[in-house]
Amino acid sequence: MQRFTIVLAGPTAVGKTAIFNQLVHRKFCSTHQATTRVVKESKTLAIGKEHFEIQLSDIGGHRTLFDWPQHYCRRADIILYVTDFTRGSHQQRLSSDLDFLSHTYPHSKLQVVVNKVDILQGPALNRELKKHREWNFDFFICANNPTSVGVLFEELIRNMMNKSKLQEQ
Ligand SMILES: Nc1nc2c(ncn2[C@@H]2O[C@H](COP(=O)(O)OP(=O)(O)O)[C@@H](O)[C@H]2O)c(=O)[nH]1
Ligand SMILES: [Mg+2]
Repeated sequence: MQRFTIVLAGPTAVGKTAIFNQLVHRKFCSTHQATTRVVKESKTLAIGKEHFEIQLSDIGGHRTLFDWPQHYCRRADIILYVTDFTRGSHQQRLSSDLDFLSHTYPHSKLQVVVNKVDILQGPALNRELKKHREWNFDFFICANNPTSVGVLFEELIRNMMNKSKLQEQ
């Protein structure tokens, strides 16, 4: 079975643990509890007739990514950077975080997830996104919706599979 290692990154309270719990336990909790250690779980996903194992790590939010437990990212196939546009403070560090991650982990695929689109969406969200034109936002999800999180991980795997097919050619 093919296995992918995925690490959740991003500021505190953007919904990393909510994404983790939704994928692994199919649960959503509406209160925020700071994640203080690294939590790792495996989850098997079926796409068509194939099965894939995702090893997902939820790392507590850090004031800056420079004081991160970096070894968790070294072997990550995907770094899933989560942000949300419901609070300005998350955007202030967006560019420096993404710059740091893309330079420090060039071998991991960096994917940016905008969470909480149930709260901020449509023109209001577009206005915020325009302020960060230099970055690609790969996914728009709400972690309180199991389908939204399921589609996210399915797409991540499909993208990885397409990438490896291209490399084989
Ligand atoms: N409305 C809404 N709330 C969310 C969503 N994702 C997370 N939350 C809430 O945001 C808060 C922070 O989530 P949490 O997963 O603990 O953030 P973390 O610090 O990044 O792990 C919690 O109160 C969650 O219930 C979402 O998609 N929509
Ligand atoms: Mg957390």
